[in-house]
Amino acid sequence: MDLFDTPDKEEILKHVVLLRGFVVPVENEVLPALATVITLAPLRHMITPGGFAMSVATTSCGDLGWVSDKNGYRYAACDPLTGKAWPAMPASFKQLAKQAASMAGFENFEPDACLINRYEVGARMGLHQDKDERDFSQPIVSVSLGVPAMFQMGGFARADKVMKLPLYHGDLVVWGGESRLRFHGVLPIKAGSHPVLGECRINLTFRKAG
Ligand code: MD3
Ligand code: FE
Repeated sequence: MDLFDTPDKEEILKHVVLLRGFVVPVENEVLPALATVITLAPLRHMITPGGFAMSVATTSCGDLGWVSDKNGYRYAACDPLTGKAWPAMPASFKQLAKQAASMAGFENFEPDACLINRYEVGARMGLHQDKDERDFSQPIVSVSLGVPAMFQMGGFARADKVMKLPLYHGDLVVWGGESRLRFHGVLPIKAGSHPVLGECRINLTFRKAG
């Protein structure tokens, strides 16, 4: 393999592959596509089954979107806010996710859902597992945009020791295999600014949900 094929690829834990800055070369496609999706399906603070508004604002694109309300978490074909199908997954998003998954050893990844999370200063995501998808043999591809975040990666029980990983604009992580069900979360976002996105962090997670 050529030294220049994979500029910055690091396997942090088994089946957790970090591609630092992978998205930067295509951000001029990705950021406008993101703006279009958010216009069609606005970011909103979902209500957890426990009755609290999440500090993170969320929307989706693709065939399925992630929704939460007092009845629970699930994937749905329509946006409850607009009553319409979620916006199509932009070709630039899908290509990015498939290319990254393939570089991490997951060929033929076909994401049908892209969850978009927006963190303003102070927003956080508590430790959890992603278990609402049908097939855990499929990886999750995560893209970080905007201001940095301190990501927490745990084990397979909530009380397991967590490892911290700073994630910056343009970083991409592929989580698959046995790491697919690790507990994970995001510590409260610190003040900062990105030239295009402003004072927030946006995370895209690509999943095969259905
Ligand atoms: C590790 N989002 O939306 S993405 C989520 O930065 C979520 O917004 C975080 O956790 C965020 O559910 C983290 C990274 C991620 C996604 C899925 C994982 C890490 C994961 C599944 C297993 C292990
Ligand atoms: Fe998650």
